[in-house]
Amino acid sequence: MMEKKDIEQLFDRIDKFTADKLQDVEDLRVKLLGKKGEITRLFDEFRTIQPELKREFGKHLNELKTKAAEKIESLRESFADIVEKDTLTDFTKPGDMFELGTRHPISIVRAEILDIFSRFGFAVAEGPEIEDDWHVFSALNFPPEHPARDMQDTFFINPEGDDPILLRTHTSSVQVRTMERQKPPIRVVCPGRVFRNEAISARAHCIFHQVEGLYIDKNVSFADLKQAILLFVQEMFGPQTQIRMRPSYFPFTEPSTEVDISCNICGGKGCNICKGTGWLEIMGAGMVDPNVLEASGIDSKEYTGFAFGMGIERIAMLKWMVNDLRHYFENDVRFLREFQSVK
Ligand code: 2NM
Repeated sequence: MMEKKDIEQLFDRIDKFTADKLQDVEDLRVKLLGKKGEITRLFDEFRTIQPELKREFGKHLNELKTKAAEKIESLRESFADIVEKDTLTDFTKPGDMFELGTRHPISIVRAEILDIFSRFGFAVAEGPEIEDDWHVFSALNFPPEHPARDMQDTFFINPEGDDPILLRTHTSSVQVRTMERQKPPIRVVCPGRVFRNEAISARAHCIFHQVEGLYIDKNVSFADLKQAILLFVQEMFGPQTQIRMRPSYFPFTEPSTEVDISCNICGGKGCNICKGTGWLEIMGAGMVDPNVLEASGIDSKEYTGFAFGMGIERIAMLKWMVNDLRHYFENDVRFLREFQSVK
């Protein structure tokens, strides 16, 4: 028969109960409130006690049951954090999200340029960043005293040596290596990092990226150059894009030209991006100088060629209106995340 002290003892045990782990809480619940639990049994017995005792026992029993339920609930809550972290125990929980990286804007534009030229039938060639004087200057018709050969402009690795080793200042060196190795017809585009000894600012950097192109075959003409560039810029900047060529000078081409595209921002009317001119400079180009062909073992009486070169940073700046070149080199994730949605 149930006695008052049974109930009081249970109150006391519940008060003193501590749990080391969640399973201890569940064990307590089963032991007290389960089908055969001690409190459940007391409720069963309650039906058989004398009617005059029912009121008092009933009150105590209900209090006991509430106290047990509250204790179990509060113990469960104290383990809630741990349950949360213990994902292994809940296989139905969704997986953790992971952050997607982004392609660097320079990589995006390089891939786009190479893709366009590969559709024109150009192969991609790469070469060393550390070069010798021959492949960067001499084979490209730079005279011995040309200012680009100066330490002011070029990073030398051994300025004192007889055969200077230096960081390439353009990827034309890769095209020289291609011409030395391969007979025409040659159609290559050469992407890569280049190095110039310049003070870093919003508009200049000592490291930047170029894509240069070269096409050599019989009867390649300036008309071919114009058409290839026009097709390229219309693929890159849209079919309404026009080109303009201004005479220029490079040691490796004759004639040489700077190529401008019509400003897509103002539609040629003049804005602060094109500085009111309606035109944006995007590349240099020209017909490969016969001296350059001959230096690499190509017969300039049989073959002619055109070449061009562009800065990837400059194209990317126009494409996304980036106003400071330094963004490309700092890897600030707030800048890089801006390109998350770009293929
Ligand atoms: C440019 C502009 C004009 C060029 C020339 C050559 C080579 F190797 F055939 F001589 N490669 N790239 C070239 C021509 C590059 O960059 C502004």
